[in-house]
Amino acid sequence: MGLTMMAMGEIIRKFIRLFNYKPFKMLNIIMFGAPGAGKGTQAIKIAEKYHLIHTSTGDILRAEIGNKSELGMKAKTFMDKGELVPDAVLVDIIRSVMERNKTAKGLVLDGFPRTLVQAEELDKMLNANHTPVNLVIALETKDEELITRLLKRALETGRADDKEDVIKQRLQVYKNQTEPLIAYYKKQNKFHPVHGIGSIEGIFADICKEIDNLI
Ligand code: B4P
Repeated sequence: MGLTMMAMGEIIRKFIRLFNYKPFKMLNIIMFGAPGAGKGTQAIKIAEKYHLIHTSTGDILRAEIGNKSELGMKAKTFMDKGELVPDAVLVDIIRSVMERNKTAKGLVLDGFPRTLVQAEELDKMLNANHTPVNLVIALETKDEELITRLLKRALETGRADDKEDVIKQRLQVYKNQTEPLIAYYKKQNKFHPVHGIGSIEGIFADICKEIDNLI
């Protein structure tokens, strides 16, 4: 009998790797999931393995707060309450990340987009550069697990938004404002759910399978 579709796919992928053929100008991956789902944890590992630029909007905002910049002081008023920072601020941040990384192999966006407006603006920016979003990795977890992780992180790092009432607000904001993006990316056939409970290495292996299937 002839080759199965899976075997054919594997042969084509090996051929592509052998000749270092790059199907995309850039590889742009969005890490998607609720607060504490492990976006940041996994994004660092993906960026390292695939030589991509890791961009965490949460880290950028916390650095601005640390520098006591005007932007940071404004962002803090939203973050301390578990609210999202206004879209215009985040879109400007991502625009400047793109400007600085035009020749990068790709981006791992961790924490962006979080609203439909952000997703639409991101598509406009990337399409203008002919480098669309290639893959949305969604880490699937449960609220109880998220709360446990973030309360643990509060003890370790003392992050201001990892208090129980603020965590609950962040989860609500995620459901209201960020979850609608699932339909947005499903419609584009870019949404790839990954089970997000288990060992960090096990989850990373599942994510790599999704990426390797694409490149
Ligand atoms: P973020 O910094 O993005 O915070 P997060 O969603 O809580 O983190 P993440 O999911 O990356 O969790 P992590 O890997 O650290 O945002 C903070 C705030 O910034 C937002 O609430 C908002 O106000 C603002 N903001 C950021 N981006 C914005 C945007 N685009 N628009 C508007 N506002 C924005 O993992 C959490 C913990 O779990 C860690 O302690 C980790 O060690 C642990 N962990 C990870 N994987 C695990 C596993 N498999 N098992 C057990 N523990 C695990």
